[in-house]
Amino acid sequence: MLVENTTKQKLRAGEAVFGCFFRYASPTLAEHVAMQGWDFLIYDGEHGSLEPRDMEDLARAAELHGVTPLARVTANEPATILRYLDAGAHGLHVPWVNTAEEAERVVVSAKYGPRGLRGLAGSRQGGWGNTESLADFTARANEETLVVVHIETADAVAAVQEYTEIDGIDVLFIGPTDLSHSLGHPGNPSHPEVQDAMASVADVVARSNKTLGIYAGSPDFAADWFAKGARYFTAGLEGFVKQAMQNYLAAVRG
Ligand code: 3PY
Ligand code: MG
Repeated sequence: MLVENTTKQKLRAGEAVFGCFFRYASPTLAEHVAMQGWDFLIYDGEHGSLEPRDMEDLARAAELHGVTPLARVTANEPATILRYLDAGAHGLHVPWVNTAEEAERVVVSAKYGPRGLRGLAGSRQGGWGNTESLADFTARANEETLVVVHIETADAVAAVQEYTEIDGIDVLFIGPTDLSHSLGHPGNPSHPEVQDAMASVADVVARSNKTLGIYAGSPDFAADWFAKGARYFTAGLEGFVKQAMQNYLAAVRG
């Protein structure tokens, strides 16, 4: 059920927020991860097998622990976005947004009128109409739903100034991995050309009222990007599992 979006509240207050990508259809594991202190979990339909139907229980698992459930959708399509939101996501990551027109389409899909054209029905996100009128829900959903647009291609880097002017986008999120690929250096976000592109995005976003977000798998990378203005940070479950298990095994095998 859509409650106050604490991640969005913290961002409005200028605080940094931290979330973890999660791509397993296990609400039990999601609960365990949610209990570690994350601000939000991003249930990943893009790089994984999660479907909108998985969102219901995954959203419940996060909500139970005061963590904001978000969804990374498979594609920038109104029908897809609608299903993830109606099932319970409190916001969206939309990958591969490459033009201002596509960025505008994200907002139109995610918001009810008058700003957008999100399909309206009594859904799980709205408590099936049990707790408030549909009219009240549409206004509240427009306020609470977090909209995160990925900047992860050369085209998106070129269009980012236009994205900053679109009402309804909250976070402009750098995807270093896809961006490295798009710029001809696949898997090498440290390449100077990728670094330059990311720095130019940071400069543009700093002159706007949008939040800068980035995937930051290590604390050092996150600290570096905090200094560059980012306040919305994500990492991935697998990185933590890998590191903790390898450290353990290296230590016990001595
Ligand atoms: C990327 O690095 O491409 C991402 O999408 C990170 O989430
Ligand atoms: Mg990506």
